[in-house]
Amino acid sequence: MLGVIGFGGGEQAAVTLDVPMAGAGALYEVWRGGLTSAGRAGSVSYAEDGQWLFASVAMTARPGIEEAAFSAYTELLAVLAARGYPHLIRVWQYFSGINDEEENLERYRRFNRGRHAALKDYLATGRRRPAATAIGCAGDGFYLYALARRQPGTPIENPRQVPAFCYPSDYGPQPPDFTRAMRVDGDCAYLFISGTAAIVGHASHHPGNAEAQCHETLCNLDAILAAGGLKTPRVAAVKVYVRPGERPPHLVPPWAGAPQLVLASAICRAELLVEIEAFVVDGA
Ligand code: 3EB
Repeated sequence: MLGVIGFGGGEQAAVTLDVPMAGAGALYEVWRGGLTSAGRAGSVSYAEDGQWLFASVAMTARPGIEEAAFSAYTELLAVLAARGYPHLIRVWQYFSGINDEEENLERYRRFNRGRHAALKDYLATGRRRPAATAIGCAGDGFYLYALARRQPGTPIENPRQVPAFCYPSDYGPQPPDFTRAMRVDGDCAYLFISGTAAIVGHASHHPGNAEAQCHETLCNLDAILAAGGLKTPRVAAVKVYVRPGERPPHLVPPWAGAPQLVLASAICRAELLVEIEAFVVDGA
């Protein structure tokens, strides 16, 4: 195993990251590969298989989410450059108080500023924004894990949604740096679908209605899957985030039936109740 992410539990791999998630029990996400090398540099732990690098970072972020995001991304990019896996494909990030104000700006909006400051040079050299998830968790930390690669992926946008990096300033001074999905082509093609919610254009739809938000989210996922262009897509894993107190939503094919991890957590717009991400493989 290159990396194991425990949501509320402890397991061993080349890299392990424990994300404190209230009420999750012990749920694990596992990324496998033929390990060639693993190590640690500063706050970054990494494991590589010659083509892919899995990395994780955990640091304190209360207060100081903007600084944490900046440091985590800066350290991460330095490791990717040093190890020769310069292309970010997929990033997950979890931190507490995502909708709380910190010095008059919501912590999620501050996070976007820190992330962007760290990504400036990366973007200036023509590299592409990764697919991403940004979600609340328990504790005081900032938890990031990522998959990077020697070769770039192909960014995919959703025709139903404004690209997140083009959001108007209503959603914060710095638009979020992620793409709706990243496709990776090779012996096998993969589609990494970002955390997806009931956003159409750039507006949140169906505030307060989890069921309608879920339906809208599945429409977005269908549109991203179609835009991804895989020949025979197979949904290999799904993660569902619901606000604490909301019932897990009812999924329909092709999203139902895949291994599923359901987590109760806050989502980065206060009115959103549901968010879903997926990992899709081409063929068997
Ligand atoms: C959205 O579509 C919902 O800031 O990295 C989803 C996935 C969202 C990733 C991020 C934010 C992020 O805008 C929020």
